[in-house]
Amino acid sequence: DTWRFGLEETEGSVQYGYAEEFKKLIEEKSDGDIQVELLPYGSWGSSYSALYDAIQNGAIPIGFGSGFLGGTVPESQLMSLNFVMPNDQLETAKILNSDDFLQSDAWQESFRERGLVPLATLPEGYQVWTANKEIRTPEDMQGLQIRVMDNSLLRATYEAYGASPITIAYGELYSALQQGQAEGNIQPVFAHENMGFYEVQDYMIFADQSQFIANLIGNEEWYEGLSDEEQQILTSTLDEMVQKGHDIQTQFNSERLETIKEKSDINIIHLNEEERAAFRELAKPVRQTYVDMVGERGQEALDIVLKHVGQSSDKAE
Ligand code: 6CS
Repeated sequence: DTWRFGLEETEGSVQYGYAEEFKKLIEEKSDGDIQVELLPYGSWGSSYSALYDAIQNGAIPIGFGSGFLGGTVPESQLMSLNFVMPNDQLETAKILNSDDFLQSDAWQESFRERGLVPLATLPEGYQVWTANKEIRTPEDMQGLQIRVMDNSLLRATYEAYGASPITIAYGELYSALQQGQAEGNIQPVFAHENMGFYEVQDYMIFADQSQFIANLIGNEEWYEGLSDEEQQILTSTLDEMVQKGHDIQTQFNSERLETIKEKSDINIIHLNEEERAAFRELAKPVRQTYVDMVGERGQEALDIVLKHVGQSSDKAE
């Protein structure tokens, strides 16, 4: 059997690093009976909807869906909320991969209604802003044409901050930043490096407002058709990948930050607690926007996350 695995990112990315490790484990555990074929960004078509469609129709049975998945599974925009997850990234990974959350009716039904199954959740590192000017306050963001992934919740979030968010395809973003069509960008560090975005931006701003979180999804019919043994191999691999995924993303993000520092003179800014608080205040009402947009299941999923965050020693507030 061959499992084709669709990635939203190119080689050298966190999704690619995760998928390589996943492939190794699945092939070892199945003694080579299952082969995993990696399909990086660009190899399955040009828009993310082509990838999500292929997962929905089974042509590609497994893959990642993150910010752009909001059009297919609106509830998945939960992962885009700012100032909700714990600051600790491993803690975040554990909560979002817990049975309590991942196997909840709310989360399962949100995907299954669209022919998909949520298999795992992968935090890929903090979302870091870039721009050609310093951003420390919401005033600094006023009217900024910052590029967001295509989902209503991200647009609502950045509008709440005062910006004028715009959506551009990932593959077209470098030239859009270079030509000034987009004035700012939001990516985990590894992606700023992997896609070269840092070359055409002057400031990198760490506000720790959110992590980049991707959903690993499967085609529902494919998933239900797996043998007991295959299910077991998949489940035990996904369990192991929670810690491994965290190790991969922390390593990639810290190494790539060093590369960016070496290769450029980009200005790096870390917001202090008081500066973060101004953005946190503006982000709060967007939780209700999420619920209004996606309904009761979204509320349930958010409540499960908030319950766990409340119990963790590392509250996001
Ligand atoms: O910004 C984007 O569109 C893409 N960025 C990353 C790091 N992963 C996938 C996502 O769609």
